[in-house]
Amino acid sequence: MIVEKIESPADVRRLDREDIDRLAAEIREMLVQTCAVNGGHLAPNLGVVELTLALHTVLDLPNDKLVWDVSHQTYVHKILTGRRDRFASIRKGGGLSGFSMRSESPYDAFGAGHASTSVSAALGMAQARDLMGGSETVVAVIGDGALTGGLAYEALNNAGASGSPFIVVLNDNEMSIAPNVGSIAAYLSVLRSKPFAKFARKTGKMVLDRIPLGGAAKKAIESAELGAMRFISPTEKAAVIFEELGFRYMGPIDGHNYDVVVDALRTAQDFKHPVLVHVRTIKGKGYEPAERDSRSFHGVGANAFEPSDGSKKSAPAARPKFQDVFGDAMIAIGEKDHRVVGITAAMPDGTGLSKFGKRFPERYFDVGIAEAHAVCFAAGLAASGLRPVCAIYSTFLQRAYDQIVHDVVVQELPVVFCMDRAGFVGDDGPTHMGLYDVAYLRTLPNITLMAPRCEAELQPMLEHALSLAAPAAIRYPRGSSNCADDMEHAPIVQGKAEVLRRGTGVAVFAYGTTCDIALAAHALLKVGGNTSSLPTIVNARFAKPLDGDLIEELARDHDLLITLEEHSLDGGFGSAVAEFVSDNCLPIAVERIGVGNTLVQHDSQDKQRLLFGLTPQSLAERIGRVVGIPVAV
Ligand SMILES: Cc1ncc(C[n+]2csc(CCOP(=O)(O)OP(=O)(O)O)c2C)c(N)n1
Repeated sequence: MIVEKIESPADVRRLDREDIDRLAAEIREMLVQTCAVNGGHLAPNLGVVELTLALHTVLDLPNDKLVWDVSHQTYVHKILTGRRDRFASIRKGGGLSGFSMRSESPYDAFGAGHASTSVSAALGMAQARDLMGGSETVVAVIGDGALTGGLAYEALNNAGASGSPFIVVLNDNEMSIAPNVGSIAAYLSVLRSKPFAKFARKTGKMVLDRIPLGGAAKKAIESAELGAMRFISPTEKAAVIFEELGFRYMGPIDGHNYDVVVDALRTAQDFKHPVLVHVRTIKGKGYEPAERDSRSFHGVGANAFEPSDGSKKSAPAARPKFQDVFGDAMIAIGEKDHRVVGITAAMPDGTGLSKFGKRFPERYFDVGIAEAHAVCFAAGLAASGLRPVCAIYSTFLQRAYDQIVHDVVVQELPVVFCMDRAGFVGDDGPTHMGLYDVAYLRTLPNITLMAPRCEAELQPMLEHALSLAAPAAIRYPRGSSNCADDMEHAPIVQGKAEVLRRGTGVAVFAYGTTCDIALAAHALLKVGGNTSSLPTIVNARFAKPLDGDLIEELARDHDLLITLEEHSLDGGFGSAVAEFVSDNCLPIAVERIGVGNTLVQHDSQDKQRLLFGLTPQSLAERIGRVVGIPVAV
């Protein structure tokens, strides 16, 4: 096996040409076999095998800097940079991260997980190099999906004007997770339709077979530096937008042709300006099931498909996921209220909104990886009388914070935010944890914050949110709840919690699906025979407005209030309760259980919950200690 001889990029550079192709095949096999077991971003990685090999051939890593956008496509890079032995541990607790991480390897120049940051980071590195008198090459690799994010344009705008030499490789596979959207995507398809360009350096003087002429290129022809270049296709119809932005554009080139990519990168390295190399790749390349269906092979779950033929393993009959319940709720509500519209930022499947899109295509908007735009756009829709629902994961909504404040809250517009993946997200790691939304939202005036304790509460909460004349946000976790309880659900009333069990001594105020933990702890204590001192269990439902009346009532006849949340303790739901208790001088101690002020690394959701005491056993033991009764676990 050639791959076993590769410990660093220097080993790639030493390979004979024919061994490169064998290495590519071996890497693809590793990717398929490992993702079949561990899950992960299979199709994006299959699509960048030759591109990564070419980058490792041309660049002097880690002295040169290679920045991957999103960095979900860095598995090949990891295999080639001394992490092959640990590759089987990817996305497992204590194993390799599924993303680029500065703490994991000196070859990971920049960490990521969220999209559209690479050009900014690479430009920063290029300018730092210029200031410090360095000579390293800096490269950003960005997908056409990530190029729909506004941050990428801010960076291109800045980079073109700065003139600092660095290379942006645009990895264009026509796909975001779902098919890419927007006019830039349509524009790229025009560039893509041009014949492949070839670049070859000859005896000290560059010869470019083809560079379409844009304004900047025209100017460059006069310059001594580019005087030796030969431009063809002067009849090029599409002006090259990147040229107009101050980049030299090279492409499109075949991203699966290693030699061509190597030549293009070497040529790009010689420029004294920012260069954009447009590379065409096929998402899922080399594994037919993923080529055929790159959307579902973009990210696969652990043990979710059979590697020999790509067939999906049928999952055991599980509860419906929150994302599916949300999709159904949107359709049910949309049938009744024609003002309801749904917005996703490139996550139609993950949020469950694609169902609504199929039912009401004209009321469904996929705006690309553009969360800030999604929120301001929703504010515009709301200002014109529609009832927009923004379905954006908790972690990605962080990017739209000023739009939430400035465009929604300040203007008192009734936009509803449905935040999936709120809480622990498991194997994606710290970039994706949904642990901050209560903290970043609850300081905002007149916003309502809710969390359903189980799937059945989601639709009533969404209906309630849409009945308000002000902004509202609903958070719910990845996957499903463990809600075993078949009690009736009290109707949702603004700012009112629901008492699930009446008890004494300790009152547990649980937010969202942590009610499962509280009810299970209650059952454990009951089994222990403590019927006289069982705790009160409250389904908080609202983090804002809090049910102050109930907190005051509980403070009168309980000794301890325990708050539970799958969220950062700092600024979270428990902090809101503690502030209320303090502000109103209530005579009750508050203990908060949630996530400490630390980065949560990738692992299973269950292990993450265990780590922070968010388990029935841990809670029952805690309550048992307070009421003086040990719990058998
Ligand atoms: C800010 C943000 N929003 C959403 C996502 C979810 N996401 C991860 S990868 C991806 C698609 C990226 O497409 P592209 O850049 O073309 O890379 P490809 O997977 O096609 O190689 C999306 C939407 C994200 N990572 N960051």
